[in-house]
Amino acid sequence: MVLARLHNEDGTLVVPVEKLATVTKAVVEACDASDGLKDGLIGDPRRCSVDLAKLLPAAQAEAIRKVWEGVKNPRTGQQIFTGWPMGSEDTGDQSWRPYLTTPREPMRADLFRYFLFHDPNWNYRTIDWDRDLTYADRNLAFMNAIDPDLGPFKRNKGKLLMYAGWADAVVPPQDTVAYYEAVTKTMGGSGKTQDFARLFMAPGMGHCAGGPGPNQFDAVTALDEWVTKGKAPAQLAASHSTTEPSIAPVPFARIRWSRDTKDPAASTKPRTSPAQFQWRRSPRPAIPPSTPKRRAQDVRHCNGTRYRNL
Ligand SMILES: [Ca+2]
Repeated sequence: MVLARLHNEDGTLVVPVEKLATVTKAVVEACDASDGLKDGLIGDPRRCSVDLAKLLPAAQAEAIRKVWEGVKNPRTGQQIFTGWPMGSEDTGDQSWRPYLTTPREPMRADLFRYFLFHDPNWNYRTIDWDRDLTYADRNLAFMNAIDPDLGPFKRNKGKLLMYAGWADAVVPPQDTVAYYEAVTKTMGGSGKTQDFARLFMAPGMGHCAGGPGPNQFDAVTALDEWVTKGKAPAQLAASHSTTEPSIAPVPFARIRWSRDTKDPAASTKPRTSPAQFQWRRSPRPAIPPSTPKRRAQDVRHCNGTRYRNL
């Protein structure tokens, strides 16, 4: 429903699409260095802030801010769904354009129109967050995948390795973080969760890939070693592969994601920041430029479970 923030009722855009790149550029400039390394990637966009008033007219700035803010019940202020991350506005093919600005209505509006409300005339703009959310929870509860109790999975010796991109404009990453936080709370805290479930956040990565962040990493081997050798992944080595001429001299740069247990935010904001991950770029490319550019792309699709090595 954040789409309504970016579109007027007549379908025209509140924010011209060409402005999205301007916003992303400003966000990166403002927040890039906050993770300790100025490299064009934002380590944690939740800590980011930028003054849009200097960039956009008030109505446009407010529309962008509302998308970042997410969906709230207008009556109670209750957060219903997370916002889209700062820095995800225009990072390439998987940014706001194909999902929020180009469509005239939400991508999955028909699910609600035909599957929930059975009303071909249903208009997403008329949703009542009290009445309709209750109705949806009652009638489509079987579709919810939000149960934070992973106790049976843990007791069966399951290991869960989750990851998400901090610039994902398809599945907003804060929702994944919120789920992980709920799991942590339900399972008895960080220690009792991290021994079987860990979350890694990739800075600058879009939906599975895309964006300026990592697009090469081997989560399957990390998970396999965790299951078969008991070696829990403390970090994931990742790289960004590109054929862009401007970056071609160093086609790979290895990035290490790791959980930063010394992060002060993790202790001061236990409800919102237990899943803090820091990453850093190694001082020199770990994989020499002569290495074939497509060494291995282990994760081919993260909507399903189709993994394979090339
Ligand atoms: Ca940075």
